[in-house]
Amino acid sequence: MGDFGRTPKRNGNDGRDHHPKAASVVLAGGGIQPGLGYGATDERGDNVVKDPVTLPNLLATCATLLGIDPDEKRITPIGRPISVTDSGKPIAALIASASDHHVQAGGRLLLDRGPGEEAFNVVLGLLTHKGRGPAYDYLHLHYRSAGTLLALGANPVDFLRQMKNVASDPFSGGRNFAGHSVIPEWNVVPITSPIEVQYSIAPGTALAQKRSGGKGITIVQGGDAGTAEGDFATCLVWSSRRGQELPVLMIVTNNHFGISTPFEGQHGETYIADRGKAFGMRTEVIDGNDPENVYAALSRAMDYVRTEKKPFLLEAMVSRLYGHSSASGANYNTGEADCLTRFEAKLQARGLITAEACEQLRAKYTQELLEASKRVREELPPEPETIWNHIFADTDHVGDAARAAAKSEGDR
Ligand SMILES: Cc1ncc(C[n+]2csc(CCOP(=O)(O)OP(=O)(O)O)c2C)c(N)n1
Ligand SMILES: [Mg+2]
Repeated sequence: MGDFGRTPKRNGNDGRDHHPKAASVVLAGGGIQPGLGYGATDERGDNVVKDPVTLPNLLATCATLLGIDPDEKRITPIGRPISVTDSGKPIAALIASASDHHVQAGGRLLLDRGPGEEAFNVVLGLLTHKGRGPAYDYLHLHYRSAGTLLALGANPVDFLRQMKNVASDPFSGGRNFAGHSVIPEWNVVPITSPIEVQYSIAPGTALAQKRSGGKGITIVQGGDAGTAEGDFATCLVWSSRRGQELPVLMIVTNNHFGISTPFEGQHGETYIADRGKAFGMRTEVIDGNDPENVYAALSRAMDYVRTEKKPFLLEAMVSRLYGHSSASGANYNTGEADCLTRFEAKLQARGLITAEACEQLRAKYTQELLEASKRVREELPPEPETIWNHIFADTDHVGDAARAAAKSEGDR
């Protein structure tokens, strides 16, 4: 990057002169909005015709991303105050927020941490018997499960609220990080930060369902790497005791990675689902990238658990399209099957939707969510007094007791 461009035409010496009127620059990383072209010149590259960016504004954008206030005054060695960026103003469109980044990940239905699992997770949500109490299905989910919750009818903006940690986040009041939701009225048990503990909790709700004799089943889902935890074995043991089997649908969404550790080299077994066989369980391994296939397999498994009141272990092979975190990179992974583009192609081939209509839908929802993301960014963080909210068990009781204890500590 320099402080000017070069003239679009060569001069008489086969060179090109300084051209302060227009230049281009490539920016990447550090919180810059990805995949965006900003500003434009006329056809010849002579003059800027759209969204001009001055150098102070560009520097102010970089300063803001580095956490430096662009208006901050610094004193030169001779005592002259100068602003860091010569009165530059950061360009909002160039700054990605974490939530924008997730929304922009192709405008995907899934807002956070699940791109590549939509075909499975959305169908799971559609097939779940939604309601509160043991007569309905319990969901002990994974942090990639936003698709399931959206299919149940959750508000996508709430996921952005949790991502931005604002007080209006209904799942944790702005305290937990992305993907850790809870919806008590639909039996969605809190998605925990320690992975896999959902598997040792699930037999509890299944036992309650078995005793109450209704049609509700317990659905528990986690990733492949997490199955190394003892909680997974706990679920196998407690769900399958002979004569005391529980209505548990155990699901493993196998994306072949635990953060940056590949599946190969970590597993002696070829399929995780095979472990269920040693416990007398029904098992199945499916392609989780095809929603029709998922619909059929999940319906079969759910019917079995619901009518037989016995456990079933289902392993769905899925893609992980955007890595896990900086540890594994967060760019789109072109090497893996994308269930959405596959499904779109299928629907188009059957004449059920056109490519243009798909594009329009994507553009509409991406735009809607980007606008929501900007609104959410302005919402307030949680107040310190709310620290005791959204904690385990009877929150008022625990909150009051803890507040009283803290107060008497302070009084002393
Ligand atoms: C008990 C526990 N150990 C480690 C971690 C850190 N951790 C978070 S996600 C993850 C990998 C999980 O991989 P997998 O179960 O395959 O799920 P995926 O993200 O691939 O869906 C790990 C090790 C954690 N959150 N909790
Ligand atoms: Mg995994």
